[in-house]
Amino acid sequence: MWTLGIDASTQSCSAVVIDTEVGVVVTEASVNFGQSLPHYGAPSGFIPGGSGGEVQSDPRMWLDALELLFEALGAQCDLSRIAAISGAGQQHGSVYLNEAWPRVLTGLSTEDSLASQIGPCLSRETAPIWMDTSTAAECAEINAALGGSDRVCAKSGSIAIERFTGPQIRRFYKKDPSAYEQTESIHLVSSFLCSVLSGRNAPIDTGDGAGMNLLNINDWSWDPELLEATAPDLARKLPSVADGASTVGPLADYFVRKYGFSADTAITVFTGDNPSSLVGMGASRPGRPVISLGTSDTFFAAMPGAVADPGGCGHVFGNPLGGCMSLQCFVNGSLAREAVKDRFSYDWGQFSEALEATPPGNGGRVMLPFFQPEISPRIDATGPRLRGDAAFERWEQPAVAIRACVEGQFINMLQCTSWMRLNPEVLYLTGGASKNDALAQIVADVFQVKVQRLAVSGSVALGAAMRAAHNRGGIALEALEAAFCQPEPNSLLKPQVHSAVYLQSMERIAELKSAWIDT
Ligand code: XUL
Repeated sequence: MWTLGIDASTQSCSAVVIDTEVGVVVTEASVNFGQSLPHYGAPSGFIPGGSGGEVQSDPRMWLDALELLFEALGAQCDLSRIAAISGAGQQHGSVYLNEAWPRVLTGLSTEDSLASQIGPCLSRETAPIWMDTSTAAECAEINAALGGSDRVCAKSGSIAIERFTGPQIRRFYKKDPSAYEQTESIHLVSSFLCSVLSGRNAPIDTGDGAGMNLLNINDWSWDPELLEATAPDLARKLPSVADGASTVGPLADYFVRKYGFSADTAITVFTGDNPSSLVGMGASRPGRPVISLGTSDTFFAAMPGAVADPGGCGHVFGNPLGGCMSLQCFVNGSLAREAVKDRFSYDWGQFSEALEATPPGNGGRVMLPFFQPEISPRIDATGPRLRGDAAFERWEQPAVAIRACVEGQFINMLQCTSWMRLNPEVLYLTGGASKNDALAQIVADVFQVKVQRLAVSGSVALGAAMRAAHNRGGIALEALEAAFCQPEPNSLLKPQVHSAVYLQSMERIAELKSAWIDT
């Protein structure tokens, strides 16, 4: 069976077609918004220069990109062989539609583009996206209405967060009440594109829906109190909620006629990019958390049960394959590793040598390498903090400082993710820095679990194609993972030291954090 997975991300719209019988990728394509659609004035996928933290994109750009993507794919493979489609969108972004939307959706004509037909259905020209930080006041109002951020977190899986959709909806309602009133449907990027593809008002899945501060993670229904605290008449404007295994319907006639897809191509509900990536990494069953090392580091995992972070730093989303997943972001990732490296004018080779030349546990010398304000835990950093002997604290020992930076990052990560109650059998490591053997070994030693480097690229689109195959073709997840989510050869690392080696460092890191949070 051939299936298609779509990744509607911030800067581009990408796709992968997989053949599940042969276990190969048939083809891939990607449309970069800035390069292919420069007339939208969004070189990085959003309109630059927003005021007061606003970051927005034009939904018509996403529709044009979808058409370019299908044109490109059609030139590369026979689209009529695709049996099922699913997709994922950048999380939290929202699209506002008027009363014309249901009628336009069911009557799309191939004579005209999607953007020109759906454009007039927008009750708000632009969509706020996940980079938007303009809603601090709305977050405070939602927290206050619920009696505190703890209750918002226990209900929705996250405290009220600026980029999350509920606070964004509230801001729109406050700024432009008449446009809000004319809004009949509010979609996420994922459910908007799924609606267009299926020609019907598609549901929001539990994975992406939990990124709104509106969905109750205990019963996966819209929470009346959260809706009430957000904006009036909201229940009527939101689509229904569906679990990630739901089929939305067949592909809309528009795509069958315009691009030559088969009329019985089935659409599996779309999800958010992070839940989709969980599937594409082969990590959607509990026991295999993923650490993704980037500018900031991210930890995400399928969870054995629905618990929210009592510290209010992490997030809980639905797992598209059932149950929940967690996601926690650490701002000071590569950014911090690089800052420590640069402090000694080292290159990455010297950075690795420093890790290899120093012993695990670092003789109890520790660092919290927060160069930027951190969100896990929330600390308004003014620079890193060190604890150890005087020479170390004066930054006179480059190799020890480099080890302290990396150990500090992962000890903090271990401590900050304990609320997830995971019992990992293996940790998957991905992203640029995961290639560094000495760093990967520190992860294995600190977490006391074996570490496997992943070779998967494009995990968001791949996860969507796998979900479509699992849902439509009943193909076992294990078979899909065996074919498409193979770890890098010879990349397994086992813990090499006893956990006691890190006891002192763990205590010191915890002390440093509580002293910092208190000040
Ligand atoms: C997650 C988040 C981003 C977006 C864009 O909460 O804001 O990861 O999903 O990728």
